[in-house]
Amino acid sequence: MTKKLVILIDLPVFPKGVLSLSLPAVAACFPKQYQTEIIDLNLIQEDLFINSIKTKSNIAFIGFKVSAQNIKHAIHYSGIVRQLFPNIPLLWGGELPSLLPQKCLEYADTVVQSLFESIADAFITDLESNNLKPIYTGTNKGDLGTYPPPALHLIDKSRYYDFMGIPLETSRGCSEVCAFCMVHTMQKKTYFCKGTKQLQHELEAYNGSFVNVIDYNIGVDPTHVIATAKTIKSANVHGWMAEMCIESLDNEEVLIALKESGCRMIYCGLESIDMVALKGVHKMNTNHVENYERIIRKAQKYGIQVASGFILGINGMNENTFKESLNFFHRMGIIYVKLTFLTYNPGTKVAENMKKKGSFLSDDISVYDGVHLSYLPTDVEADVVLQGAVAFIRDFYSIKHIILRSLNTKLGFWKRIEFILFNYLYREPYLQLVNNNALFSADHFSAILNSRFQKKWNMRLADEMLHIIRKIS
Ligand code: B12
Ligand code: SF4
Repeated sequence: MTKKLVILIDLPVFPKGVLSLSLPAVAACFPKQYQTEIIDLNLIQEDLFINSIKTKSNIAFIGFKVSAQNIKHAIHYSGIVRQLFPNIPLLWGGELPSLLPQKCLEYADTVVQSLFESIADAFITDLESNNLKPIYTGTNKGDLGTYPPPALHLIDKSRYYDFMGIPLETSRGCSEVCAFCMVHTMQKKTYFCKGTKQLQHELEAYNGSFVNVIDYNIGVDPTHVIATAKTIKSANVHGWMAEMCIESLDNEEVLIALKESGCRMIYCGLESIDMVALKGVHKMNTNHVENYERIIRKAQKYGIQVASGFILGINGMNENTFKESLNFFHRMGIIYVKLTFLTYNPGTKVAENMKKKGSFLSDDISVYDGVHLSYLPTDVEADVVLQGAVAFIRDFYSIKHIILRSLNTKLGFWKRIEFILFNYLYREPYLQLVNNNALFSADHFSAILNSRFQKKWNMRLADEMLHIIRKIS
């Protein structure tokens, strides 16, 4: 019997070139009588996509992963697919359908809110009886240990950057309540971890790779961090990185486990060096600015580099905030900074509440993506934030300052080269934004979003060099 085909589609995203676990996780839920295929529209042009999808037959359904940023693409490509296959169910899943299911139902037959694994069996039963419901709402109650490992074999990893690693999920949920965070929508309330046996099994597919633990916050439970580090240590991988709150690093046992397992860096959502601003986004439980320096230095002593988030447009942000933050990140030898515009996700209660404390700048859903200025607290000026962001990127990610910054954390020769190469690769999308004036022009941003991802020769070279250095150092 010919297998039914499940087609899952990744829409254009910014930044590009980073492998995502979302669709491999969805694909893994389908039993053997289905053939699953993942198409990434960041990698192919529209005409090629149409020519290739036209030839498909026996399709069970076509699913798109949709975020606020690519809602227009989701509508456009859904239109194409509907025209080609008017009788095939069209599905939307991911962040935006989780936030705004009714809005998404204007374009899709079915939307899946939140996590797919928990509703996969019910969904497949309804699919087989031609009886799909309009909305499925996943929960975060299922035991991560009983879910199938993501079907990473469906993806050609060589088409993506190597430096950001191969994604691995070891836990779901978070015990904290930061106001802007998607965890409350995607992985509600409960906190789950994968057990050691399952991680060992999954890590067999990561041989020779750098591992990117993409958990929202791996640090909720220190025993889980230590157990995961030990499991990764015994796997055949070339180092790893993860995200956790800064104060989870204030723990010798955790730091020893990270060091011994080849962990290179931990991303911490420091977000701001102003305690009042942190209170404004309800991050005062996890972040105490007076502890930042001590903990960063402590982690660095164990060879763990600290990366940081930096929220643009947070309460009270002014010219000085940029200067002081830049000085702080530079002096501390922060390995990289991820800049995100303060975004209150559409459809959430917190977004409603924030209307009292500032203004939402647009009705266009696509700007609620963290890459656009979409909200301004009453005491912040748009121009200051945008100009400040451009100046910050130009300064922090200049080659001169990358090298100088690397001197502000103790590193051996190869680790310093690693630091520099990582920055050289990581800064690329930021340079794309500022060099194309894309923070100020919607058309220029669209041009970047619509472009096909291809590794440029210099990026390919840096990516390969970093791979080799991670292997030998
Ligand atoms: C990889 C990643 C990216 C990649 C995405 C690549 C891609 N092709 O999509 C890149 C680098 C592009 C990226 C960019 C950004 N990201 Co990002 N990213 C992640 C990360 C680390 C992992 C995603 C993942 O694989 N999750 C694991 C999978 C299993 O979970 P999932 O994605 O939720 O998928 C499940 C369900 O949603 C559902 N599902 C998903 N798709 C579909 C499709 C169908 C058809 C179905 C049925 C179900 C379904 O089923 C899946 C299995 O249960 C998450 C953190 C996280 N742990 O989720 C942040 C995260 C999503 N990103 C975030 C941010 C802030 C950003 C940026 C703003 C960063 C920046 N400052 O520039 C940009 C914005 C881009 C955008 N599209 O909006 C935030 C939240 C975003 C938000 N809207 O609030 C997160 C939560 C990180 C964080 N803690 O801050 N990101
Ligand atoms: S600690 Fe991190 S993952 Fe948890 S709610 Fe805050 S931002 Fe989200």
